[in-house]
Amino acid sequence: MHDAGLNGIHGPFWQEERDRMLAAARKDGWCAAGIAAPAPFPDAEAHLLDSLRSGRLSGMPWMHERRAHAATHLADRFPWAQSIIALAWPYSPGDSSAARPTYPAGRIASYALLSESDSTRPEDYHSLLERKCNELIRDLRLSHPALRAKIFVDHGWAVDRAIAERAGIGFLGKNSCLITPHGGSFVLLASIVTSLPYPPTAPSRKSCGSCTTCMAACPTGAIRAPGVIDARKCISYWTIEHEGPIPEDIRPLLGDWIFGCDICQDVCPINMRKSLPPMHGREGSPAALMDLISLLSLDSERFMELFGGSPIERTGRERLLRNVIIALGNVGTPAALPHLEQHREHADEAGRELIAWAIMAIRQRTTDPSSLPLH
Ligand code: B12
Repeated sequence: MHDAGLNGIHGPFWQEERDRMLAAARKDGWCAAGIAAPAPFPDAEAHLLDSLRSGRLSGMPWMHERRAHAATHLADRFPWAQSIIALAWPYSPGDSSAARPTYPAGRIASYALLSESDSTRPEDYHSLLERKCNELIRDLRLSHPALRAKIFVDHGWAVDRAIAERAGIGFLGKNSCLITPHGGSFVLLASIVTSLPYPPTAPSRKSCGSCTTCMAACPTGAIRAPGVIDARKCISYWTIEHEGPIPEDIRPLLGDWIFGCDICQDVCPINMRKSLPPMHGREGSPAALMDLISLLSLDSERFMELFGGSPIERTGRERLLRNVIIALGNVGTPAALPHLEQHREHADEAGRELIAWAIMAIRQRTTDPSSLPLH
């Protein structure tokens, strides 16, 4: 073991160790990697508390003030912490310019269809990223056997975006997403708190500048101000996180999204830039459009065949079906009506109400030609 005291925390030894480790991480598929100091994140805590107190995060009871404090004070929880490795894993964005199918189709956010490059089955990014973090830690232990480490991927109590921003692996866009130089914002984040005294990497000096494309494009107005998302309006919240019936006034806003939403990322000029280099994880992504009518008859077995192991499995078949019926109400044609009627026979009370709404929505739209869907 090398002694940080002899080399000095910011001395050449740990800088070289850091650069070697970051290069190895990039070689292993992470498109950005950097180091943040484990000091508290007072701005992130203030933003989180403000979001909680003003109700912008309501509907997600697991996000609370105790968590906001713990997530922004990692060194209190892990007194051995000396650095945080911030990592971004790229995924393939759906092709928003591809021709629409002729059948009514529902859209799935592209992160949900992430898979390792050699596999066509979607994999839950939590398990993929955790596996990759564990591989990195295993390699580090070869030269630092006393290493202590704690991995965070999304659901852990850590502020993933603030850590990534401090490490300079990207900057926070107005849609609140971290935008990286090589993967744009189509990246998922992981952080590893470590006991190694790696010196921090420099923060990014880039920003969105005067661009407000994402704010204008969000169909529900969920981006209240730069960096400020109102989850109660975000399609991603309603289709993934929200349990139980979706209020009637919200349903038309969901359009054809049945799991998550990528609009504020799809329209971002940085993401659209063809110069984003091709990289592993970007190729071979399965279609993000799915036939809504056939999804209507999705039984548990077929659900697991299609979505087992992906984040959609955690949201569950019931919520996905709820979203499918709403999307049919929004973009379905009269051809969907007999299928909805048939489905109504086996539905519970909430399901019957939703199907009645969808049938009414399709009838209204198709008898009033000015409101026919554009695709
Ligand atoms: C709760 C949550 C959601 C909620 C709320 C989202 C939100 N923006 O708050 C919902 C369900 C809506 C959601 C949606 C999505 N999510 Co989400 N989500 C989370 C989670 C678990 C916590 C985020 C959180 O704490 N939000 C509260 C706000 C206050 O904190 P924050 O997002 O970190 O805020 C930063 C900025 O917004 C900014 N900020 C906040 N308020 C203010 C105010 C001012 C004035 C300023 C200047 C800045 C500013 O500073 C903060 C950092 O310090 C994180 C994972 C994690 N543990 O961090 C994933 C995470 C943010 N989600 C992620 C993803 C992929 C998504 C979706 C793209 C999924 C999809 N395709 O449907 C959408 C994107 C919607 C969007 N534009 O944010 C990724 C983002 C990757 C990236 N490139 O940034 C994360 C990091 C998961 C991961 N580990 O990869 N998500």
